[in-house]
Formats: sequence, structure tokens, C-alpha cells
Amino acid sequence: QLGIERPQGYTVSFHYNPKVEQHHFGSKHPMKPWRLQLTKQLVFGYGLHYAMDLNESLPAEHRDLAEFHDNDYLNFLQYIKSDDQTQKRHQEELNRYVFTDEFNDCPIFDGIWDYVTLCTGATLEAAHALSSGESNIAISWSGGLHHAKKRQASGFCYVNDIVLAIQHLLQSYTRVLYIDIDVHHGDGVEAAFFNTDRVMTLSYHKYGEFFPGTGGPDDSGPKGFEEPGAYFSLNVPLEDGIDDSDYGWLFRKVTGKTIEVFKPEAIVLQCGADSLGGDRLGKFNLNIKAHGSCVEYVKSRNLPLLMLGGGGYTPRNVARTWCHETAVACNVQLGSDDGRASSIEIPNFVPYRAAFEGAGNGNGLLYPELNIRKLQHPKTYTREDLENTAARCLEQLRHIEG
Ligand code: V1S
Ligand code: CA
Ligand code: ZN
Repeated sequence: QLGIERPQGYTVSFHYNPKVEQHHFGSKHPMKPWRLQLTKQLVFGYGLHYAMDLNESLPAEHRDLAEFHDNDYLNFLQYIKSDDQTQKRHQEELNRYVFTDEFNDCPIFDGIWDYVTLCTGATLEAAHALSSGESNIAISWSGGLHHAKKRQASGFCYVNDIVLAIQHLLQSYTRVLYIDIDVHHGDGVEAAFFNTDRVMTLSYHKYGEFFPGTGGPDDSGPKGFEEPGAYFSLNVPLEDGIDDSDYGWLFRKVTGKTIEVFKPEAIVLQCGADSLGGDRLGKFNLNIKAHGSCVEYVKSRNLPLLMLGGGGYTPRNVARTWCHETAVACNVQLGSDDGRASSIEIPNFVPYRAAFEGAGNGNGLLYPELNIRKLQHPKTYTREDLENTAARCLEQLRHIEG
């Protein structure tokens, strides 16, 4: 309807399974899998499915997950039930694997095994589409669950689909770069590849009294400098309220240099949407256009690219962001390019259009900037702050140059 065509000369694939959207972490929990349904409705509403290969993915198998995770932990996830009786009987394992407390970050909910295998299935299928050469860009918005550890759930993440995908990519590519623009530190991915020089992890995140508390400026890999992973974990800790131009400047400077020196053969980009202004948990002040321009920048390097979801706790903003980024992947311009909000409204035939009413629909997909700038005490970065942060990153990169 909007004249959407396939991008010339390359293939974008979209990997999803609608069953993921039906899962519930609990009414008070910020993670809402239905944000994926909202995203998909926008993507389809704009006709972006005409520009991509669509794949309804199968759930991953236990053995796929065991490529990274501990078997006992996976058995626990597979067989634990959400009722109190079972949970009482398994108190010791619950404490060991999911750290229970009053508002549990990682609750045991109905269908948890289906949820984790569906999320992982979509990401692994996307990784395979890249390594087989079928796709140049593969998208899995239900993935990006960067906190999960080998034998522990953490920060709303039970199974680390990113680690599993990178392990798969390493069978075909010598070096894989992982970039993480979620407002939280990508600790689980960093930990999994801490001791190798074949994967470089680069995370931009809020640091200081913020979950998970890792990813400080000196966290650069193992400290035995002869060890293979030394300097291959790059962290860009940031403060509350960083805005479009400062984030954009740093992102280009540091990501650009990282790609230049590391020379990856493939890139995995975690596009957590909790780095937007107005997110329920996040503290940054990015608008959708600035978030999307990071994706655009990475895409412009023309390397096999796996795009994943992650955090994002204001569902309408998540849907707008990931729809816009799907369009970026497909080289489709949905918004106007004049720096203001898009003039294109959410199409009438999007079934969930009503969900966007009163949330700025009249201002189009990119969402009016004024509505998302809600922080009371944003930190203003000085030129010097930014130069210093960038200089420290470039200094670390000098160790892996050549
Ligand atoms: N910030 C934050 C936050 N909010 C919650 C939360 C709130 C209500 C609930 F019913 C349940 C949980 N948990 C947190 C954070 C975890 C953030 C995870 C982000 C995940 C991601 O976006 O990066 C990727 C998908 N947890 C904490 O701050 C830890 C606690 C320290 C405080 C909260 N309690 C629940 C656990 C311990
Ligand atoms: Ca991050
Ligand atoms: Zn996050």
C-alpha cells in the first residue's frame, strides 16, 4: 500500500513466533512480551513484510540451549511449575538459579520453557540465515536477552540467545563484533566471551547505582595482559539523560574505531529500546530517530548483521522503535528526514492502532520529541566529558590495533 519494495541487492529476514507474545511475567513486572505483538502489527501495518523474508521460527531444542547453558539449570527451567506447591518443594534450586525476592526479576511463570525456547529459536534461526548466506540482515526482536548466565537467570533473562547465536556465527566467521545499545550493561555476553579474542563486546550503558552494576571504564577483559581476551571487552559507561547528539557522537566515534581495528566478519547488534527517553526503567534521553541512526550506522558497514531486541519497558515506544529499525534495515524511509516527527500516521488498518491513540499517534511513527523527554535532572555532557570518554575507549583499542 505504501509502495514498499524489497531492498536492491540484499536480503533482510524477519524471524518471529507469535506464541511468544502470549506469555506473562506478572502484572507488576515491567517485561511485557505483548510489546512484540505491537511491534509486529506496526511492521505489518506499514507493509514492511513485503520487503523481507518472513520466517515463523520453531522453538529451540534443549540440546541447542545446552551449547552454552548448564544441563541441570536447563532441566530446572524445563520442569519447574509456577504453582506455590512445586516452588516450595524446589526452594533450594529457585534460590540457586533465579534469586527469589519480593518483586522477582526472573519469576517462574506459566509456559516459561516455551517462552525461552521460542525466543531462542527465532534468534538461532536468524543467525543461521546469516551464516548460510541466505540473508544479509536478520532480525529477531524477541531475542537480545543479554543478562542470562551459564547456570543462572538474571535481569528478566533466562536463556542467553545472544551467546548461542554468536557461538553459531563463530563456526562460519573468524571474528564477531557484539554491540549493545540497551541502557543496561551486556554482562552475560561479555562474561561468556571474556577470554577470547574472536569476539569483541562493546556495550553502551548507564553506570552507577544501576542494574547490573558491572561494565565500568576499567572492565576491559582479563587483566593478565597476555591473555587472548585482554582488551576485547569494551565498555562505555554513561550518565543519566545523555541525549541524541552526545550519544550519537560517541557511538560513531567509538563504534567506528572498533570496527576499523577489530575487523569483524559479522556484527550482532542488541537494540534494547530502554535507552529511549521516557522508558519506564531507563534513564537516557534518546529519541527514536537517534536510536535508529545507530542501527543505520552499523548497517552502513555492509557486514552480515544480526539485529536483536532486548529491554524496552514503555511498549508503544518499543514498537515504534523496532518498527522504525526494521524499516532502516530494509532501506525504507517511513519518517520524514527533516529532524522532526514523521508525518506518516500509524495506518488505519493496524489492528492495534487504538493502542497508539492518545500516545502521540497524530505525530506519526517517530513520536514527538517533547513527549519522551521526561527526565528531571538530565546530565549535560560537556565537550570535555565526551572527548575524555572517547579518548579512553580509543586508548583501549590501540592495544588491539595491528
Ligand atoms: N531498574 C530496575 C528494575 N525493576 C525491576 C522490577 C520491577 C518490578 C517487578 F515486579 C520486577 C522487577 N527489576 C529491575 C532490575 C532489573 C533490570 C533488568 C533489565 C533487563 C534488560 O533490559 O537489560 C534486558 C532485557 N533489577 C534490579 O535493579 C535488582 C534488584 C536489584 C532490585 C529489584 N528486585 C526485584 C531485584 C533486585
Ligand atoms: Ca548496553
Ligand atoms: Zn535493559
